[in-house]
Amino acid sequence: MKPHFVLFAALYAAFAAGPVFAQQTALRDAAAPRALLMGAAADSNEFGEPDRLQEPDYAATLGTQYSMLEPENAMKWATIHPEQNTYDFGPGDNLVAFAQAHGMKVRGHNLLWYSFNPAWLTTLAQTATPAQMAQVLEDHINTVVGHYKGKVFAWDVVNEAISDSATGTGTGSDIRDSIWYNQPGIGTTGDGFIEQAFRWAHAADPNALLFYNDYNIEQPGAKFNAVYNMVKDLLSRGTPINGVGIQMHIPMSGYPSSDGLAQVIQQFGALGLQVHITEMDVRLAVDSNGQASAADLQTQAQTYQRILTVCLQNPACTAFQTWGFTDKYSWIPGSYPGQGAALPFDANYQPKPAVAAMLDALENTPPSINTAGIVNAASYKGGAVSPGEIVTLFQVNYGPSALTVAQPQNGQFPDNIGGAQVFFGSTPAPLIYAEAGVVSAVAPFEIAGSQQVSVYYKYNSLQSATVTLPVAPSAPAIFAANSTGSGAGAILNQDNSLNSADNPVPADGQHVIQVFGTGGGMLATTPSDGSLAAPGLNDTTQDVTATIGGKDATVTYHGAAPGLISGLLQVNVQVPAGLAPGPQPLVITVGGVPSQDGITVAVE
Ligand code: 9MR
Repeated sequence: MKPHFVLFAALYAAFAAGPVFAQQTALRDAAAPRALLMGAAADSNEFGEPDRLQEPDYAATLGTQYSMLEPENAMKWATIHPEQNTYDFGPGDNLVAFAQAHGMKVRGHNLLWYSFNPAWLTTLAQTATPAQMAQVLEDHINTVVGHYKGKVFAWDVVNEAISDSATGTGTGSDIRDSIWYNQPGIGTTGDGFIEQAFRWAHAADPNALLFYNDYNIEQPGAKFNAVYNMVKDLLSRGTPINGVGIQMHIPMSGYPSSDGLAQVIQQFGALGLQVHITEMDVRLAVDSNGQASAADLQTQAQTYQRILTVCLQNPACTAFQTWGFTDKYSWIPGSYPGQGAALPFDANYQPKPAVAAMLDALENTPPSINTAGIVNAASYKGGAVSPGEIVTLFQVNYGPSALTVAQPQNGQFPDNIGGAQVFFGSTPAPLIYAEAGVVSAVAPFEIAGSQQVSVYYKYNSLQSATVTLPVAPSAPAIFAANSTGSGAGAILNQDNSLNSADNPVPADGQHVIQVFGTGGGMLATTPSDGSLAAPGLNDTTQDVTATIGGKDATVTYHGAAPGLISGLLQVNVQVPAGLAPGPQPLVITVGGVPSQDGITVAVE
């Protein structure tokens, strides 16, 4: 080939590659380091319509921009259960297959709603007894959740059950009229049908996250109070509910207030619930061609950015989803005449200003940090931190997209993994692993003697707020063999094999086990932070005692674990004679503070 042909070919390739402007980052790629699922509602071939997943631009946009999809209609009663003895899983299965092929999670929607019920069901409800309706609902939930078991990671179990004129109690007349309640309703009092739906869904797929989903709960008010009181009541009775979906169908600006939204997310989070933004769209006035003004598109972009920022500032908010993604398909024009253009991509699948604004929020909102999310790495219990304690920080929602484990260099753990750093005071802590949303660090030994320490997290140049933790001389906990914080301990028998039910230690008063934990506090020789413990013994400065099965057990060594990271506590314990065979509770006490309940050693 002559040189100018080579040049021409290169230029041609460059032009053929696409428009001259830079390719925008995909939303899902910007959301991954935020530990945030970026979702969109989607339809396949419901109601006999052409399958949207076969439309190249629809599929390409959905599959590259989003890490989660939710069937907008495919899993609703009227679609999936059109006749009493007929289920139609086709459209739902198409969406699940698409999600799996594109590495996306699926949010199921929904199992119990006052609306969009098939005719056979509303007819049946006029004459059925509560017990018959309960049976129909249980069968439906069993069948649908069972069909998608392991494929749908979260379900809107109950949708829009609270009345628009709720007073805030979350019971009685705050519950909306529906076939499930008034005509004739299941459960004889209050919200019985709601609670049972959660219990049946949990029975059908114990691993699925279960949500209550509603609109107009985006800021404090009577309807929010009703939902809050209802879910609090459900939780108080052990109902399996993991989160609340806040729909977020909103006008161009002004609602909800950022403070109001932050407050409702924080309040649900304080109940231990996750929050998903489930159905966001921002409707605009449009002309007869469905076009909004350039100014309104900018205001809309600011609203998307503002809501997403509030979500990122509150770690209970774990998913952000829009109700569709292209203005080509949206419920807004049909329900709000004269309005539309509500979604991030236009009807030709081009990104609107909202997309750049969402990327700005994802890339530039500082990571969060939460005192309650900073826990002992062995017990997952929070509270005071001790010098050298290995801690895990959950809810630091900006970090490496994939789990990155430290590789010690020359016997030294790093204080930066892929841009993630944790500071105690001004000292960078050694890190063990980092991943968006969770980082494991070793509290520097320098905090010894302090009453408290300020802690912050940094990812690249963005820094979290600072939280203050009390410092204690010791905060002992024993690692579990399976890292769950309880059950069989991380314990070696005398021959250095892992202690387990299949490999118990004899209880003859002769055998010594090695127990691994953290939170033992200061050592006779203060190690340098992040170092591998030197060969030889280095005792904790505080007294250490142990019990197994409630019996006192002699401690033959308590201190650093030679060759392992400084901060790991090794305690050698002589197993007392006369213990019953099986798992026996093991407690290590350092400086008068006991390790967590629930750790066992297997005894022969
Ligand atoms: O967007 C959905 C539309 O296509 C359906 O016709 C309608 C009835 O099933 O439901 C719409 O989605 C609703 C969602 O399921 C619950 N929250 C309100 C949504 C908009 O009406």
